[in-house]
Amino acid sequence: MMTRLPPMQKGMFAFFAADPEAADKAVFDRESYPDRRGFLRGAGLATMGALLGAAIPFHRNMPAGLIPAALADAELLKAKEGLVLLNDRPMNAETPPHLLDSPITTNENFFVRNNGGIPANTDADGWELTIDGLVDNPLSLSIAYLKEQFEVVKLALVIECAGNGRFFFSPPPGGNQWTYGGVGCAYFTGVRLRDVLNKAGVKKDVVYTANVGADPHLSGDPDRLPISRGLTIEKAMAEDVLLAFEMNDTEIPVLNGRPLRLVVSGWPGSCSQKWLTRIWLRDVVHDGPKMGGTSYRVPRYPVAPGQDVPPEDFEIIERLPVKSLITNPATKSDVSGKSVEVRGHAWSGDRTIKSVDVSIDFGASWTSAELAAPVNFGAWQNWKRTIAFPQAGYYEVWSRATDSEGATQPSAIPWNPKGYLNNAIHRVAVNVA
Ligand SMILES: Nc1nc2c(c(=O)[nH]1)N[C@H]1C(S)=C(S)[C@@H](COP(=O)(O)O)O[C@H]1N2
Ligand SMILES: [Mo]
Repeated sequence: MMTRLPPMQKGMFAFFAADPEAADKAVFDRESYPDRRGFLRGAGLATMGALLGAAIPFHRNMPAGLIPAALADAELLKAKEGLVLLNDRPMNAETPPHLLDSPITTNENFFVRNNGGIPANTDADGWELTIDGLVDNPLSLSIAYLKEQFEVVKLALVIECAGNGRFFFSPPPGGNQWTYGGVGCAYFTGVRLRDVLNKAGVKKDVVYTANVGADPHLSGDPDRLPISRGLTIEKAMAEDVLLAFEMNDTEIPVLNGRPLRLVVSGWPGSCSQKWLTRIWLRDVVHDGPKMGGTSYRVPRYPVAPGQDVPPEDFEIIERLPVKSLITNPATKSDVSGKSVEVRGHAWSGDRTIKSVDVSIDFGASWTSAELAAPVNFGAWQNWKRTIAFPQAGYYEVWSRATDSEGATQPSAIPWNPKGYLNNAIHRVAVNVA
């Protein structure tokens, strides 16, 4: 069960990694127990316990600043040091917006969303991808074969979790409390899913794919899958849907799906199956784990906050809505001087962005940002605008994107049971000295 943690505690892993002393002081409360350095008590103890999912019987012996091994999860998380841990089992971590400032997200800063465990073996050698179900010729392919037999393409593609922004819904929906950082845009190198499906020969009654990965279910039961979602066959055949074996010109990090993953830009991140082993073509909408109930589905009509909605009134989320993110300045930062370059990205599923506007007066007036074209379809678009502040004080910088169909970001979005699709205007607080 997820525990709702206040933002500082939520970021404890990053907090410890960045500033062990400050974290130590805040969490271990050395002031009250000066001679018991590292004595975990009160809220600090409760928080640590919540993150670990259990009480810590020997907490009195824990050295100050120690990151419990369960949280550190050795090398894997070390490679993701700047991220904020939302849950360690399954491991979920988001990127603070200011670490998304570069036009392309680095592997180190790319968020992690797992529904189950991490496969023990992620070697490219010996990896096998099966294409079966309603095809003329079922295929079993090595990664080397994919590279040899199909055109290899490199595209910058956005992956965003459909639950990004869930933290801001009230009443709070269950699940990982993503704020802004369940999104990234990296270069992925791979082959087009459609080329591989065409080679297998898609039978005419196929309506959906069923995507399967190698990650184990947390129960340890080998017959259960943590997640198996699918794509409409139309989306599966889109030009920018990749079977990727590289991320930013190097191996995909283990946590992001090494050695092979799907990348489906513009649709819920859950469509981008990691550690991909099988694509099964079906003549029905796929009914694997996380395809039904409230998973990645929203009510067909607006509902009141907290309202119960019968399962038959939900529909599967397809494209994600228009959205923008401010990556500079960082929120709660101090600005000295009279102006600052406001920068960020904007994206809209299956569409492009037409304009981005920025406001510093709570939306009373907007000025347009300089907007770059996407490096390719499926990439986010970078934007910037130097903003001058009329006088010292507290400001909020807001950004609002409008897409090629004229859809624009709302100031707040209606509640839904799982807190999906939050594309409200991004607001960043700054103090101008
Ligand atoms: N095999 C597998 N693939 C998966 C998941 C998973 O738990 N297992 N999580 C999905 C979800 S919900 C998201 S948002 C993206 C996140 O990709 P990332 O962890 O590389 O950022 O992976 C998707 N692919
Ligand atoms: Mo997700």
